[in-house]
Amino acid sequence: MVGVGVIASALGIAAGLLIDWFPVSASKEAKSIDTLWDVLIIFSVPVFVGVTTVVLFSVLKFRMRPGEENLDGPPIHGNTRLEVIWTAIPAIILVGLCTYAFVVLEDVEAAAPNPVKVRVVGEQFAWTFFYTGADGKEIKTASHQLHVPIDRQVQFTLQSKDVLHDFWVPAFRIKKDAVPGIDVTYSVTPNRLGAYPIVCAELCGLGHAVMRSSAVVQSQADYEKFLSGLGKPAAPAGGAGGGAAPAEDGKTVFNSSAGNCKACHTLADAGATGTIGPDLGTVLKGKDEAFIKDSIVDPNKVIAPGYQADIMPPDFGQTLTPAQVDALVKYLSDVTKGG
Ligand code: HEC
Ligand SMILES: [Cu+2]
Repeated sequence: MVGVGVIASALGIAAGLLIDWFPVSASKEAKSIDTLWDVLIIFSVPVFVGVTTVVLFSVLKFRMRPGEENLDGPPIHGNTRLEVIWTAIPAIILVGLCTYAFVVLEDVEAAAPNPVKVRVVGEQFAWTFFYTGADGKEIKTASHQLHVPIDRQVQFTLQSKDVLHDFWVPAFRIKKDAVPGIDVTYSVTPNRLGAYPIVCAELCGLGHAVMRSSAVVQSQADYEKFLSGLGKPAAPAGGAGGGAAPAEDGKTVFNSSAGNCKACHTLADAGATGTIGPDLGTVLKGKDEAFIKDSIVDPNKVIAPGYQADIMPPDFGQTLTPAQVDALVKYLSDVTKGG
């Protein structure tokens, strides 16, 4: 029994430590969290394997055999020494691991000077990120893709508009629930440039699987450029004095992370194959621009037959600029006209 337990434990620990289970790490905190995981594997695999082998061994060795149906087992009055040992050892392991985990948690959550503040709002089925400007005030325009500077602590405040969601950036190694009515906070210090997936880790409804976005870790300069771009009001179409606004391309918006229409809709022209919502190439045939615009900014006004309300995010009117909405409308109207 001991032999089987030792071999199985060794295999389990090897599988836990040698296989690279995690995605690339992109935060300062990831290192101590990954080490914590390794230590927990080393302690918990033998406990699991030990208990399982004793149970299996006992089932084999002490099971009831034919003819023994009416026999009683030998009377047992307990064994104080054994009980003290098997209570004390797990207690010591538990207290030790809890202390270690607590120290790691304190370390990971320690506030750093000069943090970046981001408010994260989850809703069925999108993430929206609000940033703080240089004046300390929240910038009105939000984004659906997260931007953070490298090597500065980011303090997130998580909120939810409807049901429980869970904000998770696996590369940062930290995930927390967004709970309606409560501000949940956590901080992380990104330390690797790049874009990393954001997923919702709490089953939140039909569109849960498409509640995805990405976290872009960029240099301080690029981050500031992004923020100043956000703060600017969308230039009025053909407006005087503002200089020419860059023309928005409808197809680009459709496939961008800001719109992310492709996650839910099929549209041949855009190469989109989403199936949560209707195939726009089919349902928009013969519809005018006013209908298309309403469908985007007020999706619950008319529900496409066979589909449900409250799945398409209701706030594209706010999260996209007017120029982006107009470009989308024109694009969708153009590509669905033919035939
Ligand atoms: C989370 C999934 C989701 C996303 C993201 C999404 N939609 Fe939808 N959309 C739906 C669903 C579901 C419907 C059908 C229910 C309804 O009409 O509101 C729909 C309906 C529509 C309709 C109306 C179709 C009709 O015939 O009534 C249009 C137009 C549309 N979406 C365009 C867009 C555009 C443009 C975007 C990107 C800016 C987008 N959608 C993003 C899920 C989504
Ligand atoms: Cu969710």
